[in-house]
Amino acid sequence: MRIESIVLRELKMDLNAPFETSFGTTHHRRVLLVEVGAEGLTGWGEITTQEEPFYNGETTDTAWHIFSDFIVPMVLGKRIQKASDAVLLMKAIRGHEMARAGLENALWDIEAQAKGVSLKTLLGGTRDEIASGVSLGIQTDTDVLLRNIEREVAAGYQRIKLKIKPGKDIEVVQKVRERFPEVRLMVDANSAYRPADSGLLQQLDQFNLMMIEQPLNWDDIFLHATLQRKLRTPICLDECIHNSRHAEAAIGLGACGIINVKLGRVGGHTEARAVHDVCHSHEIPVWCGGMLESGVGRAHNVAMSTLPGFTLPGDVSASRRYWREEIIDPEVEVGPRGTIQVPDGVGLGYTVLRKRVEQRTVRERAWHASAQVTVPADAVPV
Ligand code: OSB
Ligand code: MG
Repeated sequence: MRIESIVLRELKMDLNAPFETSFGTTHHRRVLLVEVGAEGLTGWGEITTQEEPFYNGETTDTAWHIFSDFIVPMVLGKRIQKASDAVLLMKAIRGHEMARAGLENALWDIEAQAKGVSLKTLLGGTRDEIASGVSLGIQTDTDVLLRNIEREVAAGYQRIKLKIKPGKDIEVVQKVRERFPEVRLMVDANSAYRPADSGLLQQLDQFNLMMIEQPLNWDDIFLHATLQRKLRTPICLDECIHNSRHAEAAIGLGACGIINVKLGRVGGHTEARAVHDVCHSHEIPVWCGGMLESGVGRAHNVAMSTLPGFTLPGDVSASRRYWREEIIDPEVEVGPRGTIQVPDGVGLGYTVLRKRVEQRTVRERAWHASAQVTVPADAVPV
């Protein structure tokens, strides 16, 4: 396929409710969507950056720059056999995984459509439905948190993830556990603790948590291994794992018992599948993390979650938990047993609602391959 056109858009989308993590509170999202034209087909991807460089080193604006000034010139007008070849085209770029994933994932959508299969099938997915959990932000008032958990459990969600930070940890988890003794529960610290906090983190062992996600530094696999030896609860790595080599290192060092896979963090479907494969071969369970995605990113997450190693409920939850109005149809829905039915239509299996996308667009750049054919200024006409 030849990459004929690319459109990069920034959308402004307001969250239904603010989401607080140990690195800050998000009220609205600056969603970056990538639309690629090839083979007469249209594919969609999402760049899942946050506005600030607090989760990883990327931001909405660095992604806009890297995408416009480096990714587009590397890929526009190029002919590739399959979506994963895009990895080779962008190979010179170090880091900026989320920017790269936006482009690559749009090509996976196109490749699936060109082959007349669902993205799930193209990826090698095996599940017809995926298990869904929720990620709940830090709350000032624990009673509000308890009410929120009650609502999510009643809706059927299969596990509850609580965001924690120093001062909002042991007591909160204890209250939640007392109130919900049976619920599958885990916590996510987003790197808010130091190695000296191991005593405090050991206290979490008493609450029968499924895992403690990313307690220590975002780039420190080694000290997570030291910590894991002191904990009974498995550590799940999120921020630390940017590719399959990191997954190998973390598993080899004993730094985690579980890995969370995020398409953006690892640079797209090709690398996500490689991380999955490494984990699967070591019998390390994986699950799909979330970045408060719009429907486009959510649809890609649903497809990825069908791979056989995704044995734990992910953070892929219903569209309406985030947005009053989705930009895909149907929206992602979670049934009473806490599962999402995987669509079997071609490509993403969800329709991107172009009108709604355009209504929310605050800036846009478009490139066409034909316009790229330029004669060098010093060329002598013959
Ligand atoms: O660490 O998983 C995380 C959101 C923004 C940044 C980091 C994380 C999260 C979430 C949200 O936990 C998960 C979701 O999309 O619901
Ligand atoms: Mg996390």
